[in-house]
Amino acid sequence: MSPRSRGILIVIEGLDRAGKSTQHARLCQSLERQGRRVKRMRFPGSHALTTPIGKSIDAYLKGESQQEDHAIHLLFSANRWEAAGQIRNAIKEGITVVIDRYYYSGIVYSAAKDKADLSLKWARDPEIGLPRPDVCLFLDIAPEAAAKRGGFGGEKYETSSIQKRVRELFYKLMGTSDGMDIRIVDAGRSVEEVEKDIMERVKDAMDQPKLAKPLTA
Ligand code: T5A
Ligand code: NA
Repeated sequence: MSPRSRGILIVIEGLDRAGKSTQHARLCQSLERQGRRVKRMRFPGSHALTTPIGKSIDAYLKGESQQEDHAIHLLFSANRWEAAGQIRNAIKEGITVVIDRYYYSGIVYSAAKDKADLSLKWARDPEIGLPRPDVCLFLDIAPEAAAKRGGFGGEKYETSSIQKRVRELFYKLMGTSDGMDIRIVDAGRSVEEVEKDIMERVKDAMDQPKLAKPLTA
């Protein structure tokens, strides 16, 4: 497949309340206005709620069910694997795929748990083989600033100590080979400023598409 004829895989990542979903929607709209075919996805997502695995994750995040830490980790990963074929096919057809959270959240949130004794490496292994993005935009914000934004505090990982640890681990992950795909975006600015920065980085990624390789060990 020629890198120029295929679609680009773009991932938006970051801490809770960093503005991922806001920017995801804006980016998809801009790309569509440019005349591109766009597939919008998110993990865990609305599509996820249609599968038994997705329903288990939803109940877990709302605190309605308990799950062993390794077990829920594998469910989050399985939820991505359920959609891996869709992602690959869309890219092959020339569709730009834009995903709100992906394996980076999967790895980091599980490893951030205090008592789980679950390393970044252990958390990363089930993700090996998933489509690797052309670019991952990491929306970075201080946990204190994120906490001031709307709706914070309802879900499982929305405590300041976990968010602090999540941010540290995102930075640790960026120091590994996975970091080659990541571009840090200062998400503490206005919606418009963040959007402009994202568009520039997406344009760079489109000018230099990668080889659509899976994540390797
Ligand atoms: N998780 C996820 C795992 O543990 N493992 C996994 O494998 C995966 C995929 C749910 C949880 O699941 C965990 C991580 C999470 O803890 P989610 O459903 O993506 O993940 O989380 P949500 O609650 O939907 O989204 P977030 O809380 O992360 O928020 P967003 O999407 O970052 O932020 P957004 O755009 O909704 O904005 C939040 C608020 O801030 C305002 C918005 O208007 C909104 O009120 N806002 C801004 N305010 C000021 N300035 C800006 N620039 C702003 N941008 C947005
Ligand atoms: Na979101």
